[in-house]
Amino acid sequence: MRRKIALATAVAIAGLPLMGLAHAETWRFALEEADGGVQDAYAEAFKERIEEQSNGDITVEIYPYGSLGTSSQLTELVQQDAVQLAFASPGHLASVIPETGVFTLHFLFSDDNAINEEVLSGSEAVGMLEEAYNEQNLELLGVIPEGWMAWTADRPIRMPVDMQGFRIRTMTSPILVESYRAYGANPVPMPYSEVYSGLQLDRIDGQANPLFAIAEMGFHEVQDYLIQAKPAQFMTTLVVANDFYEGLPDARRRMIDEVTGDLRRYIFATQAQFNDARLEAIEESSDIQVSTLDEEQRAAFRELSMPVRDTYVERAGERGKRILETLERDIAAAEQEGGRGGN
Ligand code: 6CS
Repeated sequence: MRRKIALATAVAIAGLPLMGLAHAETWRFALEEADGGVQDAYAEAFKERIEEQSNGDITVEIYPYGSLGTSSQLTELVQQDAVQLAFASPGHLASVIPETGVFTLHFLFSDDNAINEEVLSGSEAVGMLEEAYNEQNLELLGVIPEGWMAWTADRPIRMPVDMQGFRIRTMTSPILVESYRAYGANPVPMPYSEVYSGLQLDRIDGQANPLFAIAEMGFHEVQDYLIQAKPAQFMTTLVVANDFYEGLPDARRRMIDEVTGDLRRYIFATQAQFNDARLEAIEESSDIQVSTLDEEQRAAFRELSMPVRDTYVERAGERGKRILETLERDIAAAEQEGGRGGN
């Protein structure tokens, strides 16, 4: 079931008891994306499994982007238990939890997404990150990649020199802003909902997002070039309030852990299908010029991105440094062993 409720109403109804239904509960699940995107696919699969496994005692209501607020506001709603689950993308959340900004660093993860899947499911770095989330009354339920970042632009971009003075919209975390400043661009942080009009009204020259999101938001309609640069996977995190999670009976907590564990493989495969299909749709429905950076071009961006890791450590402190070093070590080890191959 999908509902659209105003922010104030969401906060108000959170306090209402579900009278007469001893075991029945409704969990509200807020998305940072519209219907039909990767987060929606995840939420639908989560809803189906939770409702089935709880024999209908739990109803999951999905709130797509636009119904409750910006990404940062969704996180606040979770912290207040007005919404029980939400996606909280590090590109925004790192403003509050700098350690999670590690997922926005460019050229950190492997070019082989199967290796990233392996690392994310086993790295101690994720455990360290959980502590940082807990300190903000959040429980980290999963780190979910949504596809390779591509740039859309009003000009061709092949090398860093093409980014000089380029007004690129970024998500709102200062760490992510630094990634584009390092290329010589003029980053303009803004919420997702303002990007289309920002492009249309010429407040920005381009933006970065995975292919499915570019199609979903129609950015290709107001841009001339689409550059498959792959500086990073777009990663999101799934959160619940710590108070809510710890207050659940053990069986329900286990149910959440099992379902989110099961969905890890599903969403890796699903995001890849979504991104492939939406690129075809973009090419069929517009005359945007699609290009792919070659290895030499990517190497030029990679080199400029390296000092941003120091900026991350300055902001994320000692724990952030350990998270980064652990990921670097685990990614290198997994690459050495060789991944299964996949996008
Ligand atoms: O660019 C953004 O702000 C958004 N992009 C995606 C693909 N998901 C959510 C995020 O807020």
